[in-house]
Amino acid sequence: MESKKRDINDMSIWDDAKSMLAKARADGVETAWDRLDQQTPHCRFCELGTTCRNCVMGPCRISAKAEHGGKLSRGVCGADADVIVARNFGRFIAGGSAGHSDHGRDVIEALEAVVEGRAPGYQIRDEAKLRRIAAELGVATEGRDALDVAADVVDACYSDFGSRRKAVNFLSRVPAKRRELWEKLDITPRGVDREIAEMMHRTHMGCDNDAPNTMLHAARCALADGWAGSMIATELCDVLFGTPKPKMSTANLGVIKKDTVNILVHGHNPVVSEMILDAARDPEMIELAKKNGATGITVAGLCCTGNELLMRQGIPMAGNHLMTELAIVTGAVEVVVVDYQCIMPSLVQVAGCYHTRFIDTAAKARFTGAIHFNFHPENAREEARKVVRMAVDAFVERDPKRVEIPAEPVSIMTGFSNEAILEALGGSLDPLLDAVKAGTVRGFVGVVGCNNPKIKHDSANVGLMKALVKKDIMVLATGCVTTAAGKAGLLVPEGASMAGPGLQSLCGALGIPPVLHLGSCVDNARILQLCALIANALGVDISDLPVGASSPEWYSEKAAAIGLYAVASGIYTHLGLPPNILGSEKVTDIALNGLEQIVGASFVVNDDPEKAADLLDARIRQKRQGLGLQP
Ligand code: SF4
Ligand code: MSK
Repeated sequence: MESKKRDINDMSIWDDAKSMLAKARADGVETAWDRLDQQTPHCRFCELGTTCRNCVMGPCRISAKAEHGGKLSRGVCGADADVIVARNFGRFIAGGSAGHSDHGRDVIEALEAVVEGRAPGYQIRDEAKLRRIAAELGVATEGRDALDVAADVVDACYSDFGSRRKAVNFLSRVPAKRRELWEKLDITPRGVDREIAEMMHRTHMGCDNDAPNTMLHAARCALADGWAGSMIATELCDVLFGTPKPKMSTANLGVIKKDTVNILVHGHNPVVSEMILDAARDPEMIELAKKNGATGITVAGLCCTGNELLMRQGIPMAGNHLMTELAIVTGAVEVVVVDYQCIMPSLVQVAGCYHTRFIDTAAKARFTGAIHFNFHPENAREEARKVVRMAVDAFVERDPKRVEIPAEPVSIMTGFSNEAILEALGGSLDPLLDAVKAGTVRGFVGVVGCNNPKIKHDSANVGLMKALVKKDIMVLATGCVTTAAGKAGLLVPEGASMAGPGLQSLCGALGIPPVLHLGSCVDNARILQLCALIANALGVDISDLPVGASSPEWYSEKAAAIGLYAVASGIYTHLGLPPNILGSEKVTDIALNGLEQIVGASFVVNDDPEKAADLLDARIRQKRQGLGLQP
């Protein structure tokens, strides 16, 4: 017997999503929402974080419930709920930190391949930025060739991954007060791989059996992600592919065109997707597409590799995390080409329901049933041409009767790197600081992260952003929140009409939207750096600033790592739903309260976007008063 299906109107706020959800049902395609229903109710022990599978004396589960007769208070080894929850949370953070940071390492490898002359098609596109970073890293630049400088930058960045350093390089960007605090707490991130490995070590049976101590190392591990792994990914991608500048683009499923060959790029690392775009822009490929009856080739983005190409190349965005399956359901996608992270394995099955080719490109992220192209910097240009060729050939197999494009695209503005923000301000932060001091902009909140089918798609992302801008709080968006902001009209200067009077006037004067798009998930490092720049300019710590962060619809280990490095950097952080820690009062209390005493910021969990906006607003008021400003 088929289970009762959810009402599509409760699943997403967007018409393009709803149309495709209806089509998916008609076409017999299963989606994440269907599978969530099949998985509900979830295991309560796992939800609370009180299961442990760290050894084979177990698995163990902890319950304080009377119905268990008090017999489930400790695992076989004697670990209690606090220890188990903290260990699980630590490993969750290690997973997220590893994801961002390994991405960063892959970018170093691509730059190294350029230095060694074995990466045809790649080049240093922003030499000025390379030299700026080199100077920060203590690499000599004067009179040296760009490739020589890059070779030393590559070495310096690799050194952040090992265990020979006492602090990662970009710690030089952190305000002095914060560095001292980390030193005192012994959580200065020393090396990316070191902190991740130590997290795995500490959580082995019989190691770190003190929940607060485990939580502190989780913070150190996350800081290694934010101030090294992710930051390196962002900075070196700018060097290789260009530092983003403001530009216009479009978003929603309407960017998939009925009359073009459509290629969707999905994942995170632009090292592959930049080459796909390059090949798709080749006149020879466009000519081939025309021979097959198309008017051209469209490359559109999903998730963060989409954000990377949107920021630098202005490609259109087809959708965010929960739109990935639905984009294929349009029936008009010839190829989905993926690198890694956040790619639902189900996409292989969804692609199989249409003429869509699903192509994986990374040895570390293979999908059973996918077509594999083994991309590396040496062969990427050639492989990308083969992928585009495959898309062009697939176009003739498209069944027009099964095609439905459910929307007209909306305009968005993108490309707000810190460099671009500074340029828009005339080269100095002063106009922005003056606006903050005057209360024209009361503060900033980074609204970042994912979708999660447990929350009505994009309802919390959009609800929170709209509520914040109304309060004259400027929003900085990254990751999957971006497409939500764009579809809601918040990523164009006209979106300022939804803002309070102060923010409205600032946006009007500068011709910018009330929500600025700063990039992909790793680009949250840009927000960290911006906070550090502002704190340094004011001579205060990041925790003194009228800023906050939020991930209203997060789902991933990486999002948790981002949240924890934000908190450990002094940024009050809202989450729309809790991590699996509620089985330990001690760990929950540390996350929600204790961290405030230790690092000057904490998490707050609330599933109501209006209330979350009020909480962030109250924090900004308090911090403004602390700086002697009108609340
Ligand atoms: Fe059970 Fe302890 Fe082994 Fe975890 S480490 S599975 S709690 S015995
Ligand atoms: S892709 S981590 S769903 S933002 Fe960066 Fe989107 Fe979240 Fe993945």
